[in-house]
Amino acid sequence: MNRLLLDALACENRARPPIWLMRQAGRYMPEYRALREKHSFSTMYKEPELAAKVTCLPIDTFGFDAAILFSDILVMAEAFGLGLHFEEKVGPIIDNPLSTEQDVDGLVIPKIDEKLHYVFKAIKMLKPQLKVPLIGFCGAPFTVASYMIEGKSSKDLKKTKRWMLSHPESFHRLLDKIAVSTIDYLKKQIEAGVDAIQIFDSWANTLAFPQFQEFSYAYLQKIRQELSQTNIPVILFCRGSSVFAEDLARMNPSCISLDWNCDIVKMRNRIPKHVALQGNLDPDVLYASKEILKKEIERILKGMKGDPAFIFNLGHGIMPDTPVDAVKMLVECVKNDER
Ligand code: 1CP
Repeated sequence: MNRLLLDALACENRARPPIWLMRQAGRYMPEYRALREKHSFSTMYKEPELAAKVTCLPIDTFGFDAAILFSDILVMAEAFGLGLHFEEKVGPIIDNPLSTEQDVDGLVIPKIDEKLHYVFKAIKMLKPQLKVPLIGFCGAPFTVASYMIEGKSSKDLKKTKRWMLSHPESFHRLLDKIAVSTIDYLKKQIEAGVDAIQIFDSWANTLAFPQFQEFSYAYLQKIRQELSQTNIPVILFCRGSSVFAEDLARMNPSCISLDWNCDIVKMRNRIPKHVALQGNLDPDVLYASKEILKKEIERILKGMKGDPAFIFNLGHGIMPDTPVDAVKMLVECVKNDER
């Protein structure tokens, strides 16, 4: 078993840094696109054999040091009975988004075992096949709530923020319901065998600092506390981490995944040493020339050299039109890094 990721999460990696990428199993891979010609995205994550196969694709092709389960954060909205489908070139659509306070009060905490059984089956199937750690994941309550309200991708989360600011009590009731079932969901992923958990707060960047405290941090902390009974490492990814990272560190996560806006070396000096850092190459740098790409990768590697608690990743998910050769070069550069 390749333990680089787990060693870095324990802040005691003495070898080169581990590398994996958010959205590493996706449309930039020709093998993925070939499978998508035959199956819809939802078939791919709901059929455990297919989900397991897709999870392994980027490990076999690029040699990443960790696998992330092939699924989506929005399965939680589906578990709550709101309906979910993915439209070509549009993205996720929630069939029955929440629009009134009664909708929130009508939400019943789902039986996760029944609703998301395919996730646990895929994890159990994957574990014996993998020689790298398997990362399980979920969306942060705020990010999941935003999709439940908007019904689809939105850049400004107008409906969500209007609701949050005008009816904070019902917004909190919604966040609480999502947090309760997310805790259940993560505990079951852990029972099924994942080695680490990443929580994605992809829309935290839309929140003002006090709003983040009240509407996101509080629920992340609740999840963090519940998981501390297990010994599972927890990685917090939050778009806006350049602003929120120091605060997130107070929650004692195993690791904070940094967006690309911050200087990771300066951040290292501000975050306690018992919290690992993951990041933070701008995903767009993968479009650059080989020379520039190499220079930007080396800038991060040099800055973090010898750090026992550093994981190489992008500042956010890899884009669907990323050239495969750039990914190959990235992995090579990190693997050739000498301590
Ligand atoms: O083939 C296709 O058309 C589907 C594209 C796709 C893929 C490959 C979607 C739809 N989701 C995924 C997989 C996925 N999503 C993973 C798999 C594991 C991996 O390789 O990393 C993970 C971890 C996610 C998580 C996810 N889904 C997030 C959080 C991460 C992030 O990038 O911020 C979010 C916000 C989603 C919602 C979602 N699902 C799919 C899309 C295109 C989106 C984003 C839509 C938007 O921008 O609002």
